[in-house]
Amino acid sequence: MLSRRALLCLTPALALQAPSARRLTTRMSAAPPYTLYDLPVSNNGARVRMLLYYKDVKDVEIVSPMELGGLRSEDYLKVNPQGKMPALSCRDENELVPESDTIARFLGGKFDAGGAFSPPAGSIEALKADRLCRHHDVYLAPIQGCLYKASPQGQAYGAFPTRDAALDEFQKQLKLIERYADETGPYLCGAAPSQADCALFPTLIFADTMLPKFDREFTVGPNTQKWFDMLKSTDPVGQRIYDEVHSALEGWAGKGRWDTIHGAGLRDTEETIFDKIVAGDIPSEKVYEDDLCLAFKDVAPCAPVHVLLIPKHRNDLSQLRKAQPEHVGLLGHLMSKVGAVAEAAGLDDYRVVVNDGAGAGQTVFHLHVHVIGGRELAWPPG
Ligand SMILES: N[C@@H](CCC(=O)N[C@@H](CS)C(=O)NCC(=O)O)C(=O)O
Repeated sequence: MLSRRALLCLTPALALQAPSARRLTTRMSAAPPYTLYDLPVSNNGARVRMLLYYKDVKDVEIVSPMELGGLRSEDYLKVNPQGKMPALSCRDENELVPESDTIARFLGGKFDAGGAFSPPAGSIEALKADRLCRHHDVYLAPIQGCLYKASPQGQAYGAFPTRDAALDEFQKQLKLIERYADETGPYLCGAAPSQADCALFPTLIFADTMLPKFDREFTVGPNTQKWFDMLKSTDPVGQRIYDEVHSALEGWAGKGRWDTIHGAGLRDTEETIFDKIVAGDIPSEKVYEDDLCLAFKDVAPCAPVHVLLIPKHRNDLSQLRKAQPEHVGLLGHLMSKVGAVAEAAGLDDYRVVVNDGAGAGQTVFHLHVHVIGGRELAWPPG
């Protein structure tokens, strides 16, 4: 006879009968009709859990994805091909559902048709909640990794080349919640909790906990702050969600996770002469400047034209060998601006050099790119 786990491997439909040795909820005698794969730290999962807690739903068991071998396991990928939490398995409907928004809407309708969580389409209540959920899903959730990911691969944080740029955008989008937050409250869309509270509150717990670690303020408008404080301190469901997510983040802290993240635990604070130039404390002959980089003439030129191109925020890039995947955006930006720097310096042909280490001629430990020209350049270089 096939084992339960072997059966799970055969077909996604059979994954609907997932066992649940590590249930977060109380074990039930009969298999419940819905299984939510999730962990306490997941803010997207907490969006669904919050809804379930408000409705006191008993028909959904909450199970760790580890039960299926983890997010990247073959079994879990059958449930959610993105390998993300949360995911819902619906036994009776024979459906597997990824995406917190879809799950929350389905369960909101399923367990309370016509209630606060599922106002009729076209009603003002639906419009208000949808507007805030959409703000969360489009402008906050896609870049939330800047709050906690150590070293994202590829394109760092959505469209943003650096963690700093993504954090700036995240802070800006947090403030915009105020535009749609109900003035009287106590919930985001008025007297009763809605999908909007469930979508935004867990993400704001992340923001409130993590932004100070990057020396940034958790700043939201007054109505948003009043709502956040109310959920955190007096609303029983809000308190429960806060404890789950916040304790899990503290657990990460306990394991030293922030010590590996530039700007959170890991800090590069040594001030170099280039930091003083960026701050304007030491004058320089500027050639090019944008939000991320500055180019200025070298005071000890090795050719008629010798320009240094530096990142304004070094972010631990004291030298090229310190580069991590999270620096890909910044390094790409520097390289893509070399042409503009050379043109501004009046160069036609030029050489681009990065000295890495004292033995290679590096004297300032703040990554810099030399752009050299204005004379015949020999090859190989000396
Ligand atoms: N758009 C998805 C996002 C899901 C998501 O990013 N989940 C995170 C947890 S909040 C996750 O599973 N991260 C683990 C990973 O990416 O390895 C949703 O709303 O469900």
